[in-house]
Amino acid sequence: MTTERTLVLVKPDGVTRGLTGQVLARIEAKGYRLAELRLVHPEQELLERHYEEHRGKPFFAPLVEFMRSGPVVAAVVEGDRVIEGFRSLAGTTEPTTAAPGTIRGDLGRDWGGTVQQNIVHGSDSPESAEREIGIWFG
Ligand code: RTP
Ligand code: MG
Repeated sequence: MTTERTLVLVKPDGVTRGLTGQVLARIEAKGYRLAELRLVHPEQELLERHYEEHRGKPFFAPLVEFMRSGPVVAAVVEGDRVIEGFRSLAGTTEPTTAAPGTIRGDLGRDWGGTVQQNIVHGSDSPESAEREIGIWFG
């Protein structure tokens, strides 16, 4: 089975900076399909579940706080190998050094000494995708 679904988030920095359209345009230009799309003001509890794997790490609380700092655009995106494909479009985690040509590399940089404002999230495996889609669209 090569057709997959992934959860994409445009994080508060991306929405606030007016980059949602550019992110969605890159997804569509690549040939992926938007299956679901909504603007969300996420609750603390939803974000703690979403970032469960990072609970206990030093950046967990600041990350959740950042994710509550403004609206988030959540999307379910479909296509062959979209999980891997979207992470490739997004670029590596740190926006300052993410490759030019990627969303993070072209549109992001460090702000305030932290890498957390990196514009987008994309699920990292089929299991994560189904879990995260359940959290945001369940
Ligand atoms: P994402 O989950 O958002 O798609 O990003 P990712 O896989 O590239 O990064 P991950 O390791 O899952 O980390 C989740 C988000 O936490 C923030 N972060 N801050 N050292 C730090 O301060 C730090 N490390 C990660 C970023 O917002 C990252 O996207
Ligand atoms: Mg991750």
